[in-house]
Order: sequence, then C-alpha cells, then structure tokens
Amino acid sequence: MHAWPNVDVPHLSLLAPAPAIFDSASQALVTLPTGKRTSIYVCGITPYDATHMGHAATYVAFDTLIRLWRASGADVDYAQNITDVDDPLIERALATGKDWQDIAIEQTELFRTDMTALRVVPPAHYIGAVESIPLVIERIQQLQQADAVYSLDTDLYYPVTKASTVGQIAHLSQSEMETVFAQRGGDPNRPGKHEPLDALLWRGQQPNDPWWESPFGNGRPGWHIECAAIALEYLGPQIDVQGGGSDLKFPHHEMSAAHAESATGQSPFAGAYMHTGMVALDGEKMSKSLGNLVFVSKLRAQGVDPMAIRLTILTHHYRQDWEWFDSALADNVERLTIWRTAFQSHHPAPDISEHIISALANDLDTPTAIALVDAWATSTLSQTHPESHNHDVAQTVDALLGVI
Ligand code: 5CA
Ligand code: ZN
Repeated sequence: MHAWPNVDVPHLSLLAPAPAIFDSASQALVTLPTGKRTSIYVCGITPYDATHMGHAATYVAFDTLIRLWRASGADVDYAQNITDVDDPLIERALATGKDWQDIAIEQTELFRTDMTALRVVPPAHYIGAVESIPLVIERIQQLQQADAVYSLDTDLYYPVTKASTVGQIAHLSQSEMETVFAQRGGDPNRPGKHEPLDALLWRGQQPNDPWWESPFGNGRPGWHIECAAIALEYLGPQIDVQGGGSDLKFPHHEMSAAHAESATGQSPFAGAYMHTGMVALDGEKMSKSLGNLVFVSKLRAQGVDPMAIRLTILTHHYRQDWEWFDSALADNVERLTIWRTAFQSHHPAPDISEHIISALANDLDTPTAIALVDAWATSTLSQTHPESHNHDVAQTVDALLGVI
C-alpha cells in the first residue's frame, strides 16, 4: 500500500540525546539505540471509523518519538500495517450492506488525509493484511516446522505453551488474561482448544467470509500473525520498538511477539514495547464498539486547525489515559495563535531548544515541552530578553512537536 506524503522536518543544529521510553515489558525506562539502523513497528488501524481521536493520539505519540529519535542521529526504519481484513471490519460490512473492501479503501484514504493534516511522518512500509497473506502463510509454515501449530476443524492454532512472552508485557493474571482475551477477539472457551489462550493463526473458510487459498486450505489469517509477519518481513527478526495503544498489550503484542520468536528462534522480538494511554469521551474509552467517537476529519471540516488538534493531544503525556473535551481544543486554538505570534515576532528571546529536547528525551514529556514553549512565548511577547533566537525555537517546535 502507499502511505501518505512525507513531511518536511527541519534538521536541527543540536544533536538530541537518545530517547528514553517506558517499556511495558520491563516496566522501566529504556534508552533506545542510536547511530545505527534502528526499527519500529506501530500497529495500524483496522479501517473503519477512522480516524478517531484515540487513533490520532496514538499515531501522534509515535510520531513524536520518531522525530526525536531521528534528531538523536538514529536511522529509523518504520513499518505500520493496515488490518484490512478482520472480524470487526467484516461485521461492519455485513451490518451496513457495504463491501468490506470498499470500506477498507475509503477509510484508509481518510486516515491518510488525517495523518497528513496532523503532520505525522509516514512509515517507510505501509502494509495491508490482504497483500501480506503470502507472508503470513510462510510464517505459519515456519511455525509448523517449529512444532508450534495445531489444527482444530479447518482452523489453525498456536499453542500458548510455546509462548515465552505471554504474561510478560501486560503482566495480567491467568484469569485476567482469559477475560481480556474474550473481549479482544479471542475465543478462550472454544471446545477442542488445548489451552484457552491458544491463538488463532488461520481461520478456515466460513460462509460470508472472504478467503484465500493456502496449503492449509482456503481461509484467512488470524490477527496476531499478520503483524508478526509484516514486522519480520520489512524490519527483520528483532526490532527496537513495538508500539500501539495500551489495549494492544494483551493479547495482541504478547501473541505477535510470541509468534515471531517461535518462527525465527530469536528473542526478544522487540527491545521495548511502548504503549499509549486510552482517550475517552463522556467517561468511557473512545471505541468503535461504543460509538463515542470524535473524528479528526469532522473537526477539520468544521474549520479546526489540525495543528490545534495535535497540540491538544500533546498536552497529555502519552502514557496517561485522558478524556477529550472541546474546551481543551479551544484552549489550544488560543495557544497556537500565541505561539505563532511569538514565532513571527521580531522581539528578541532566548533559545530554549535544549530544554525542549531534554523534556522529550525523558519519556516524551510533551506537557513539560509545551509549558516551556508557553513560558517562552509569553516572555517573547513581553520583550524582556536580550538575544534573538525566535527562528530556532520555531524550528525545534516544528521538528520535534510537529507544530507549525
Ligand atoms: N488494527 C489493529 C492493530 S494491528 C487495531 O488495533 N486497530 S484499531 O483501529 O482498533 O486501533 C488503531 C490504534 O489506535 C491501535 O494502536 C489502538 O491501540 C489505538 N487506539 C484505539 N482506540 C484508542 C483510544 N480510545 N485511545 C488511544 N488509542 C486508541
Ligand atoms: Zn498489530
């Protein structure tokens, strides 16, 4: 698939320190490698009800990481998928009478335009599940050779007993895992499974379901093997960061890491597992199933500046769960005006770039970075400082916070 157009990111004269980010697996800050080929895989959308504010917040957070990481000298290779065939998309197609492929094409395009408006740097590899079916088949065959597949009726499962990563990213108890597994697309109670948490690798052809030919019979891929296969193909057997919202820790990231490790025999699959907090609306997680959604495209159609949306997102720390309020958007429309006035002002001001960079290098502390720019803008506009560096701060904000 094609991604969206590249974003012009200014090159900074300061070299940023290597970013330290919170790794859900070790539950500690880890410093990312720089100066060599580094890689990140961020789970992409299932293309319906895109792009809601939860999606936007997650992709803006990873964008902020990638901008900083590149500014620290790393050559970051970036892959993202599109889950363009899966149960919820097919259910939506059946419920609306639309073709699932048309929904996927239309919603992926909408996502591209929203990401472009939010100045999110595109992945080098933007890969759909459907176009990856041959990769999935190869990985399942590799898993078969590793004795990590069993069949049940016309379906194939991965035995959780092979997975050393299960329990290691979300840190849930067995009973919590069984509950969450059922809520997030799993089938813990299916008769005939060896263990409740065994994960579906291939679903044999079902009525009303799209299917593809394979050595295991006609069918379609499971969800977790899709991301494992894409990451392994485009980034290699071991990546630096696996990313997504906190709702993907279990089962998705634990299972895709397990599939990858069993297939390649190399571990760990990822050096760090980075997760964003959940955005809520009206007190509940913003989700397609509840329908409590704020869409980036609707705000844009109302004339909202996407940079104000981006700023509203960045006023929250990426790991925090937070609630969307229109009043916060209004505050950030105002903030943006003040910042832009200060950027264009000919009044002299100090260069605070180094402080902004330090805040971001410390687990992407965007609220502190924003407070620094706020204070800078106020002092710039009250002309109390001796030197002129407004252009430098504008460039740093453009390069690292993605706001112009
Ligand atoms: N296609 C899969 C990943 S392979 C998927 O989870 N798609 S999604 O469309 O449901 O979500 C896309 C990304 O947005 C995921 O990283 C998910 O964790 C994140 N996300 C979904 N809802 C929210 C929310 N309310 N707040 C923050 N992030 C969210
Ligand atoms: Zn994924």
